[in-house]
Amino acid sequence: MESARSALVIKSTGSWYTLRDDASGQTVTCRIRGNLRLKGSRTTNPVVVGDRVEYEQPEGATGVVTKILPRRNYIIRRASNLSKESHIIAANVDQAFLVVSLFLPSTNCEFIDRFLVTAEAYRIPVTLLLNKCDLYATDALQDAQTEFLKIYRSAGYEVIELSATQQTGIDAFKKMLPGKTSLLSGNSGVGKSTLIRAIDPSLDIRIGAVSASSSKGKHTTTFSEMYPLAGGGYLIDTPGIKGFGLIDIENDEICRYFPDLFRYAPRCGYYNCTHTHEPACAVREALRAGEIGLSRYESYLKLLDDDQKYRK
Ligand SMILES: Nc1nc2c(ncn2[C@@H]2O[C@H](COP(=O)(O)OP(=O)(O)OP(=O)(O)O)[C@@H](O)[C@H]2O)c(=O)[nH]1
Ligand SMILES: [Mg+2]
Ligand SMILES: [Zn+2]
Repeated sequence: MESARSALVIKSTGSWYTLRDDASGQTVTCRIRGNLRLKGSRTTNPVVVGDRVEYEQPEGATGVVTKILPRRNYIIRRASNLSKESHIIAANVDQAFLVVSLFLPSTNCEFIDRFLVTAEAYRIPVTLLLNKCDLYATDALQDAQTEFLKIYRSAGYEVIELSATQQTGIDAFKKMLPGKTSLLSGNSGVGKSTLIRAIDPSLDIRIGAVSASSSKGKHTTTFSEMYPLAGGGYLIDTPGIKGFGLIDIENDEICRYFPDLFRYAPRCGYYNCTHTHEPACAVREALRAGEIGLSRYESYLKLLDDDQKYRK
């Protein structure tokens, strides 16, 4: 019997996994042992990019992942509307970047807020990358940009404005990467892959057009993949996602993952205030005073509704 070796999962297609062996640094293509699929059953993908694993590779045969080592963290979403299954986007990440765009395609606030809530719940720091800033020259889009920056910066999130194609703002992003494993997520077509190539033009990454008829991306990246960066650290490119269903967060916990709402909660009249209808609610008072973005409060209300929580 050959002893198990350890490795990092750098790419997953769902049936094949590319590992980087810890000892040799070589990449190895593996399948996974059947019973790994059953354990932790309710996720569609048992082994994910960023996982540390053990594998065996008998002489002349395909390697097999035999064990997933405990995860430091992961970011997970409900796979779809109807399904009870969930999908782990990546594991063992130091930080996440949510790439958003206000035009071609336009990212919806509810999607952003669901992503942020999940990352807060799993204690993964998130920076928002507002990409395609070269396209926001019209009055309407400039207003949208100003509003976007105000809402998320006042909520306490760092927002970097950039343009991957014009190469503006890239340095501020680049500065955050050395020595860390960073995840890039967002809708299809927002420019995740373009951004990674802006960081390292030598990487061979596919970039797709946005559909002219639907203004949506075409799901060019189909598998998650981790890229080593010349300056140290790793960036994980992921396929664009349409929606982000929450998993496993109780209603009475949701508010604490909206830092801009939660900071007012201690001043509510009732200690168990849900900030929906109660008198003397400091959160709703702050909303009326314009201190909380309306879209943020609406996202909060939708997440309290079980029919909607898991939906997107
Ligand atoms: N104008 C403009 N276009 C951009 C910018 N960044 C990316 N694009 C374009 O947006 C389109 C989609 O870019 P991708 O990098 O493939 O987007 P993605 O987020 O990786 O999409 P998926 O892989 O489908 O999830 C391409 O046509 C890019 O050239 C930008 O800053 N400005
Ligand atoms: Mg892509
Ligand atoms: Zn309240």
